[in-house]
Amino acid sequence: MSVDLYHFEPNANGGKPLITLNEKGVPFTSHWVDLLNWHQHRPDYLALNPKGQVPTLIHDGVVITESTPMGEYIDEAFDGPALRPADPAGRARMRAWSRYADEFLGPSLSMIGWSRFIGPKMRTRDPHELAKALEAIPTAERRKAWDITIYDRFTEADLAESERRLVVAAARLDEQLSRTRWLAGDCYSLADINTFNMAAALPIFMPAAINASTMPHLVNWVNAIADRPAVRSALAYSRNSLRRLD
Ligand SMILES: N[C@@H](CCC(=O)N[C@@H](CS)C(=O)NCC(=O)O)C(=O)O
Repeated sequence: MSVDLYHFEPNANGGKPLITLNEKGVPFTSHWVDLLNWHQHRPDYLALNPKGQVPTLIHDGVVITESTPMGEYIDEAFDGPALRPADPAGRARMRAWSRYADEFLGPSLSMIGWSRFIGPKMRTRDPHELAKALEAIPTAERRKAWDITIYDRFTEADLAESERRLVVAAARLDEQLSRTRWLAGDCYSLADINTFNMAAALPIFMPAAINASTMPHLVNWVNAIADRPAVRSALAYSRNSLRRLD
């Protein structure tokens, strides 16, 4: 059996299969894709994942993209502890939370992260090299996203709306976690894995509004997940930072 995972840092979408494979105990070969040097737009990678994004999983020659369905694929295709609730209602809750992370939390988190961290990092590079690299991005969608980031073309209104949404999402998670141990109920599931990868950044991005006093259930849940052996193994793939929220 061969399992290859193309990923970047163990966070956001690329972090989902890193944790899930570790939770299931599946051995895999890790391929680091250097997103900040645009290796995701190289022709050989685009042939696997035409969106030019991570993650991509290859299992015995079968290419799987899209991190959320990828989690369900890994849970179904391999032995190991179940990461989906056994009952239909629990599975529906798991999918609803995963969708919330993908559709509501993820885009806002990404806008704040790109504007505060990735853009300033990029602007320390040689402007001519940057302009050339930007031109070489083969997909119009990603070229536009990178252009906005590199030249700081985010609008104040969009950034403020994203920050507002991060606080709304954190409060919603905190409320759910005040009632149930895990997002879908009693069972640690893909909903927790998918959401953790984004939610772990919330107290870092918005420390005044989102912290252990204002959102204790959310912070306890993030720390409980960060302490799981499988998650520690996944976080060990980080080349930049490890997260524990105290
Ligand atoms: N819908 C995709 C989104 C993947 C995605 O947004 N990947 C980001 C990292 S979290 C990426 O590769 N960004 C680099 C780029 O867009 O150039 C999924 O869930 O797999």
